[in-house]
Amino acid sequence: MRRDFRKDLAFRSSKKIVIAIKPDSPIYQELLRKKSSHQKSLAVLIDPEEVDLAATLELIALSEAAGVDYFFVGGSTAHYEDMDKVLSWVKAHSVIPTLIFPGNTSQLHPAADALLFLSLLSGRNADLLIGKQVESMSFLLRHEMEVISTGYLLIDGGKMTTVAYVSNTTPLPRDNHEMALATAMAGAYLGMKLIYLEAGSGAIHSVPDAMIKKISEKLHIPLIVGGGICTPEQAQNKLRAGADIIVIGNILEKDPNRITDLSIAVHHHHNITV
Ligand code: 1GP
Repeated sequence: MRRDFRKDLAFRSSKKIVIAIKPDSPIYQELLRKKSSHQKSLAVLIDPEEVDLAATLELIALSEAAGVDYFFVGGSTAHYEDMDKVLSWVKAHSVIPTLIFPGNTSQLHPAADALLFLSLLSGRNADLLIGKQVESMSFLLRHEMEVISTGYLLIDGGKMTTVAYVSNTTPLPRDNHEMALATAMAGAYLGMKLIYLEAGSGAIHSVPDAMIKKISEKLHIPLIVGGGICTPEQAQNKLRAGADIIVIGNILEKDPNRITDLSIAVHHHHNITV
């Protein structure tokens, strides 16, 4: 059921608004602590659309056992009911912090621990730079939730991915590291707290290691990298290039058991020879 955001805002603007945004930010503080001690993290992406209970419960249990750091829940086209279902399964079976990775405002849900408040900096679609964020305030002003401002950069992953299609934006060219650096740094200068380099789910090519290195050398906020990462070696190379958090989705839908080796690779990336 969709809410009428204009009515909500008009109603609220007639009253004194008590802002419910959490003043503290435990998950972000933890990410900063980890960055300063060179501790890397693994996030498992659960796209809540058309997931089945048995497979999701298996992935949750394997993630718990493997020491996964975060669940990201969200997708390009999922709706509130999908979020409701998956978040209730995650919360009932796991203590892993769960962050919303929203594809649209109908994925906002109070059961999550935090929200990645994305702005698609690589595109020039005003709706995804600021429009959806304004729309989401109707929800955020009434639910206490940690909100983490995140500059989201789509990098060409070798094929048209769902996120490129749905966002109606052109990804940054994968060989233009200067442009990617300028975009990431602009996000940091605008005050964003995280930068997320995204090749798109199921990308043929993940974000180039050299691009990650160039950006991480200048950036002092945590750097998330996802899209098309399938092997422990790929994950380690991205971490060594300077990524702080690796996101894995697609490959685990095919074989959730791969989470074990991926987690070892992320958490012991200094000790393993590639
Ligand atoms: C998260 O979209 C990615 O950034 C996940 O990509 O599904 O290819 O792992 P995969």
